[in-house]
Amino acid sequence: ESKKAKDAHQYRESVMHVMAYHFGSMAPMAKKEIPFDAEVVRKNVAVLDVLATLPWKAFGPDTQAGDAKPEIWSDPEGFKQAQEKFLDGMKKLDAAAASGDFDAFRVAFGTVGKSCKSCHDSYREKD
Ligand code: ASC
Repeated sequence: ESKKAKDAHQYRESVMHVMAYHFGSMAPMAKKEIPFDAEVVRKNVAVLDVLATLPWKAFGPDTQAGDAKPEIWSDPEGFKQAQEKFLDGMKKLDAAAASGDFDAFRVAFGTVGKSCKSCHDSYREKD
């Protein structure tokens, strides 16, 4: 594994790890396991708005490593579409967070979660 691949792998995995933490902080609210707190949602979504834009440039040429499937590089169009689906969902989640409306949050959170999962199913080795 080249230094370039190692650095790219470490970067994208670190970003997604922090993203998972912030999604995980909101998941119990979406599942109605804990009370909805609009301010907590806004803070987490504000962090995610930035993080969500970061991993994609780290899947450049000659950076295959870790759980990233070869399909990322053999099917760049599909991978790009999966990113756009996620970023589109993030826009909806951002709008829902700003509204402070629980149902809007719950629906948008579900949409984003589905986009995470479908991309992982196609482009990540394991879940
Ligand atoms: C998360 C996380 C994912 C997604 C996925 C949603 O919090 O780490 O990969 O949500 O589980 O289905």
